[in-house]
Amino acid sequence: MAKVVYILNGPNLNLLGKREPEIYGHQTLDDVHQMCIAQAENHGLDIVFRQSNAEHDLIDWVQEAREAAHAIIINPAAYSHTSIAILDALSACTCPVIEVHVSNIHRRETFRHHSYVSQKADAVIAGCGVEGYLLALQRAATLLKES
Ligand code: CA2
Repeated sequence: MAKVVYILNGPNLNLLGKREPEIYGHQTLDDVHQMCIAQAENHGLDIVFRQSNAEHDLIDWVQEAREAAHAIIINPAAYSHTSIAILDALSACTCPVIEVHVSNIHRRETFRHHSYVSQKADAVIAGCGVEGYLLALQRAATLLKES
């Protein structure tokens, strides 16, 4: 049975590739999903890929992943900088958690420099564009092989 990686995306990431390409690039979230399917296949992993603009969906999905996932990759988007609730949900998970940001949040406005989620994340990838999701999957594969 293939191990399962949940890839969760927060608010406004449905707009990827449709606006602000100078910050977020030209690839859409659908493109990212397809790229992740291919990368996961290379590593013999299954993925569950979701996006929501609602904080409670992300919390529900993290709770679902707590039971169903072997690793979680999450781009909490703006909730990274505000959500103790998502941090608490992730803190209840024992599997590896990898946080991804498309942009380099440390080179942007100061309110983006702090992420609550980073306190729980085993790894943080920022500023690699959408390739960050593929790097996260690669890291998840390494961690899951080690475990
Ligand atoms: O760089 C990232 O991946 C972020 O998580 C993206 C969030 C932002 O609030 C974080 O600080 C960093 C925003 C996602 C919104 O994505 C858009 C894409 C295209 C057009 C408008 C927004």
